[in-house]
Order: sequence, then C-alpha cells, then structure tokens
Amino acid sequence: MKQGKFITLEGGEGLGKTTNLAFIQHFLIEQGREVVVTREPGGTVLAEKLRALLLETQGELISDKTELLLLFAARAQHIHNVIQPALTRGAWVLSDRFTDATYAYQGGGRGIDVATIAWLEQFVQASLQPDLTLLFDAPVELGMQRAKKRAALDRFESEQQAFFRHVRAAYLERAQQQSERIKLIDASQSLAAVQLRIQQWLETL
Ligand code: Z5A
Repeated sequence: MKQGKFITLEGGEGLGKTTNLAFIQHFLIEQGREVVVTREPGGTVLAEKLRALLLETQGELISDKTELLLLFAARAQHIHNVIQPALTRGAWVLSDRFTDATYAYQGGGRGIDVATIAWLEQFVQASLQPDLTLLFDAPVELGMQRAKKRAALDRFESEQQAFFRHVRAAYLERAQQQSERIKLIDASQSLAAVQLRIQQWLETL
C-alpha cells in the first residue's frame, strides 16, 4: 500500500533537475514530511554500480537492448529496496529521473519501440507511477551550455545534438499524453521563476 507521494524530475541534461531537487527537498521538510531523495539510474548499491557501467565512456560498446535492460534492472532494484518501502511507510520520494527518461532517451533517442518499453515498465513497476512529474524543458542548446561547465562528459552527454532533440520531442509528446501527471516547467526562466512554478505544483499535491 502506498501512503507517501512519489515525485520525479525529468528533462534534458543541464536543465536544473539536480539544483531543484534540493529546493523541493527543503520545501517538503519544512512542511514536516519525511523525504527520501534518490536518482535513476541508481539509488541502491547495486543500482549505482549499474549506473557506473551505463555512464562510462571506456570499454566494451553497450548495445541499445543491453542499455534498456540494465536501466530496468537498476529500476527493479531501486523500487524494491528504496522506493516502495519508503512510500509504504508514508515518506515522500523525490527521484532525479525515472521511467519517463527511458521513454525519452531509449525510446526517442535510441529508437526502441514504445511497446517494448511499456512491457518492461509493466513487468517491473506493476501499478507504481509517480504522483507528480516535473519536466524541465528548454532548447537543447541551453542545457548543453549549462552542462558544459562541468569536467568530463559521460556516455549519454557525448551524444550528438540530434539525439537530444529526439529526447526532447519524446518528453514533450509524453507530457502531452499524460498532462494530468507531467507538468512542464520552462527551464529557460530564472531560477527564482522556476522555483515559484515548482512550489505552485507542489501545493496542488
Ligand atoms: N538515462 C537514460 O538514458 N534512461 C533512463 O531511463 C534514465 C537515465 C533514468 C544520467 O542522468 C543519464 O542517464 C542521463 C540520461 C540517462 N544522461 N543525460 N544526458 P543524470 O540525471 O544523472 O544526468 P544529467 O541529465 O546529465 O543531469 P545534469 O546534467 O546533472 O542536469 P540537471 O541536473 O538537470 O542540471 P543541474 O546540474 O541542476 O544544472 C546545471 C547547471 O545549470 C548548474 O550549474 C545550475 O546551477 C545551472 N542552472 C540550473 N537551473 C538554472 C536556471 N534556471 N538558470 C540559470 N542556471 C541554472
């Protein structure tokens, strides 16, 4: 039984998910909630090892199918060991990415068909879905500019612009299809404006 709330943050790279995760955590703690902050891929010891494999740029080439299965393997572990127990005891779970990222990156970016992703989603998650998803959206170039300030690029960040355009399009399509759950945030605004919008969406929960 799910007692807490499940919030996910999504969007292209460098658009403020990580920055705003801290803001949301602080906001919810002030409301007296127990908050579990986590991320995907990752969130458990095993899932973080899978994350490292997925992001590394050296070594054996990872096929698209392998990538998809590793992501869902990490997710199965994450749900079983962290997300579900936290929700059951009434905590609010805040995850930096979840399954919408798979539809966007593996579906939109890599071209894996939606039915395959939907089958794995059903197998791994059953009825578990976020209560609220904040989708940070802005032109691909803006996210790349902001992310460029960091040191080395990981395996996903090393993709070409066309890949990220497909990712963005898939995210936007999904937001249109699931507008009750997925709320679009214009990430090109100032941080203060972004956070005001986030706070408004949180208050609806
Ligand atoms: N992936 C996948 O393919 N399939 C899946 O199912 C899942 C994931 C779950 C790792 O994700 C990779 O995994 C990801 C997709 C893939 N790769 N990519 N690309 P990640 O979430 O760990 O990595 P990321 O997307 O690269 O996150 P990020 O680059 O850390 O971006 P962010 O968290 O959205 O941005 P940020 O670090 O908060 O902000 C970036 C900079 O912009 C920073 O200096 C901020 O201070 C600044 N910033 C933020 N907001 C603003 C505003 N509003 N104004 C000005 N400056 C701002």
